[in-house]
Amino acid sequence: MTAQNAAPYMFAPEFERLDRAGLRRLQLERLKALLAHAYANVAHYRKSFDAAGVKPDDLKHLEDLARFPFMVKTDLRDNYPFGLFAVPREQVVRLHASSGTTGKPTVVGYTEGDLNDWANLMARSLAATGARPGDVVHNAYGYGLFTGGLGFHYGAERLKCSVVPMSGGNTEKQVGLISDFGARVLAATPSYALNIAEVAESMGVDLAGSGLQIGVFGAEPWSETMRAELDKRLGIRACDMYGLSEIMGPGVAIECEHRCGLHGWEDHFLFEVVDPDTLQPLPMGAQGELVITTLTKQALPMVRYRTRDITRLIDEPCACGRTHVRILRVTGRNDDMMIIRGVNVYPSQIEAVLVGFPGVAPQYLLTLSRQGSLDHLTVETEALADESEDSRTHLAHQLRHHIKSIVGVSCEVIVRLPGELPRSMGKAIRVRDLRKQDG
Ligand code: DLL
Repeated sequence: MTAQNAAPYMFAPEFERLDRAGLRRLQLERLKALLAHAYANVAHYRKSFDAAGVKPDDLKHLEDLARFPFMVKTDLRDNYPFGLFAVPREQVVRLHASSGTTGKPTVVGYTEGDLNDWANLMARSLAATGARPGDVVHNAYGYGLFTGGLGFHYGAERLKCSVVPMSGGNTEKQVGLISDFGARVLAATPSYALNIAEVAESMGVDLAGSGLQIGVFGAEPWSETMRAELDKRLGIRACDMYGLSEIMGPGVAIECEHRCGLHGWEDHFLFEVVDPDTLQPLPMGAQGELVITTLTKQALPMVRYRTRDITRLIDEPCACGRTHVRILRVTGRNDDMMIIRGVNVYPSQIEAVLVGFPGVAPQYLLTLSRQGSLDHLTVETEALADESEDSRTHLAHQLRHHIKSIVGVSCEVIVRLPGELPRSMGKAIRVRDLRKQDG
């Protein structure tokens, strides 16, 4: 974008527009301080750096980071609850934790300064989607140990929006308040946003005709077809928001109004993509596992955290004028990848086929089981209307062919009656893996 064009509104233009050389200089300076802070204050880093034969002072260039060891989720569990904190616990003014169903939760902490940075990053993220001071932001992310609710809350306040701290659930009430309060921005998981759209339609409330204009959706993978569906049914521009609690929470990366990849905030985070098997860094543009290093976090510095999320980075300039690297939509987590008879499939690929298919509602559940020695995938979805069994069987047949030709896997498809599948209140459960129970 040239200087003659009207500059778009930015919350922190001095950082968002910083040229790439300036960004790299800032990253290097911050990274040196971060490594020294982690090494001096966290036993785990001292041990792992020593074992790898590296010291913070060995980092002279950003590329030297590749010599430092990775962090993984089990490192957080092994140091439960506060073992990775780099400041005395008394300086940690907020705790969040994962809702993990197995094992110990992963606990994360923030100093006052960390919370201030987080609110600023969330404010700039919301502004990038088109939100403006004075907007009513309806926040349907869950409040509590999950970082979504409070993360959006303080960011929207920092942007000087009017926040409606709704959390998930009580969907009919949500629909009423979105209309009555004139929300311009809806913040929710995409699956819960769909639930809101459906309930509004069943109540005869036209949210597409309301003041709602922007959706800020994330916390789970979602496809372009789901985006088109949400744009249409809610009358909004749906933007993708990425983040994870280990790194901060929401606000790590955001799609701007151009929706062509998510700007990852490089003044606070350093992004790498590595080959998930060899763990070698990959060049710009190559697909692999996203690895993130925090550059400013005080309570819980993270060095080379393996997110397990699969994506690509691009550093071409964006029409919005922001210079920060773009993270392409996260297709899914390494852990969520299903291997069905040798074919690698992410749930979002199946979603892309189902959503928008004529006569089919955008709801689905995937079940993996074993038939003999072979993996078996069952795709359950719903008909849009109360169709007869014959026509649902016909639909199922069509879908099976489509999934086979587009995604490349054979599966069984069951088309259920409207409303039969469970609805999401937050992060949707899309996959049931019965193979693990089979042993
Ligand atoms: O989900 C933080 C968040 C809240 C992000 C609200 C966006 C909006 P966790 O519960 O720690 O944190 O889960 C993080 O969720 O590693 C991804 O696998 C997945 N994820 C998050 N955002 C996206 C997205 C929050 N936009 C994990 N697309 C991450 C795909 C996403 N997956």
